[in-house]
Formats: sequence, C-alpha cells, structure tokens
Amino acid sequence: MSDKRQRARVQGSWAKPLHKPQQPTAQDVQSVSGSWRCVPRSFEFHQPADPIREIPAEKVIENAGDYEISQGPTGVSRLRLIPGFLQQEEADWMFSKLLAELPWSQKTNYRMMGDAYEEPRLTCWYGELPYTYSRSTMQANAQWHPVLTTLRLAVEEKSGHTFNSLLCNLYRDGKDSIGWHSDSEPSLGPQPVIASLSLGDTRVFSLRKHPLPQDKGDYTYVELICIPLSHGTLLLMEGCTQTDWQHQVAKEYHDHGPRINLTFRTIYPEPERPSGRFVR
Ligand SMILES: O=C(O)CCC(=O)C(=O)O
Repeated sequence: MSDKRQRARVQGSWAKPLHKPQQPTAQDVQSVSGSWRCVPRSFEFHQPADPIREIPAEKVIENAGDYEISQGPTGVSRLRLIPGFLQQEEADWMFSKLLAELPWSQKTNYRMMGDAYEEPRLTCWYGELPYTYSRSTMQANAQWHPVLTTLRLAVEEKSGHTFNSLLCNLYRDGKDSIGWHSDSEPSLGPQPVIASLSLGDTRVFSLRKHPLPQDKGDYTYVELICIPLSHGTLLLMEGCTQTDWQHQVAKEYHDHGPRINLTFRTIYPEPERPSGRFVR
C-alpha cells in the first residue's frame, strides 16, 4: 500500500494536524473590579472547502461466480472466477510437468529512458506472432507443449472464447512478482479477454481502478480488489478490465513455494508503419 494511502487510512481523511490551544490575548482579558476574567469569544463553523473523502474498503473475491467490478463511460469490467477448474490430481501432475519441461527464462525489459532491468520472475511465450511489452519482444513460438494444447482447449470450452497465444509466468518464490500493469498493448486489440490459469502455491492477485482524471494519477482513493488464486483456479478478465483497471501479483515476505500462471490471450498482427517497422 502506498505511504499516502496508509497514512490516510490510519488518520482518517478528516484528520487535520493538531493546533496548540490559543492563549487568550490581551483584548480577551479584562479587569473587573480588581479581578481578571476571560470574556467568552464566539466561534463560527466553516464548512471544509474540500469534501471529506473516504478510502474505499478493499474487497476480497474468493467464491466462484461472475462479478461486474465497474460500469463506466468506457463500458463494463467483468471477472469470472472458477476455483477448482482443474481437479487436484491433474493440477498436481500438470504443475510438475510444466515446471520441469517449459523453456523458462528471465526476460530483460527497458524503462522509458532506456535503462534495462530483469523481470522478477521467469517467463516463456507460445503463439504464431511475437509479443512485445515493456519495450522488449518475446519471439513467436508455435511449438506448443502438449499439456498447454490440452489446457488451451479446456479453457476455450469453458470460457466460450478462443485464444491463439499464451504467456507463461513462473514465480519461483514469494519474492517473485509482477508489478501494476494492464494487458493493453495494441497487439491485444480493444477490450481483450484474458484467461488466467494458476497452478502451484496460492498468490494474491490484486486489481486497482484507474484514478479519476482530476486525481492526476494519484491511486490513494481508488477501488482495490484482492483475489487469492489457488492451485487449479481459472480467472477470466473481460470487457473493460484492461482499460479501466490495473493488476499485479505483489511480492510477499513470508515463505512461498513456486507458482505457475498461464495467461491465454489473442494477439493480432500490429499495423506496419510506412518505414516498414512495427508500431510499438
Ligand atoms: O500471475 C498472475 O496471476 C498475473 C500475470 C499477469 O498479470 C500477466 O501475465 O500479465
């Protein structure tokens, strides 16, 4: 939680710095027949200029179901949570196979100013097209592992959507993470549907709503949703979830075993620029 959000929670948004009680001034104090007394002063109530602002309580979604998490001018943002999408035994078997057999590697990304950093997790990519995010590209890889082909068909049947690509994430322990972002690259098209399947240790998946324009990028007062994603759980993100919300899996500082997350997506060819280079 940001420092500002934390402080606002602890103090209450109404809390103002304490002022020392004022000493009576010479004018407030008058002498009456040799003794001193305070003359009562009148006080006026002034309505605070800014309306009092509450931080919305964090919501937790744990039960299977369809959830409309927001409805705004851009449209409806929807989640569908399906715990137990995979039975325990098949999830166990798939997890150990994928952990051992996928070509996991650590991707290097680039910040806006060009400095490089290593992602705090391992990844691999499947799809006929490359996928670019954070100014670095994962090359096309059409050789789907047979377990992933089986899972893709099962996810397509359950969700009623088709997917041509898959980003696999491996969180080796609690210190591996993915920061706040939305899956909104142009190659995913408008209002992408993302199907996210989790295997291994449970980690908390959080979503936060984009702030209002007048908050100028300040996330202190935005809505926050937490979803513990356990072994074999499928989560679908639909509608405007990628336009109006961000998501993350934060680092945790107690012990965690490995976790694999498979995000099925549909990638479209990016339009070519007149120079012949892809638009990023
Ligand atoms: O690990 C997860 O549950 C989320 C992964 C994710 O946000 C992504 O691949 O874009």
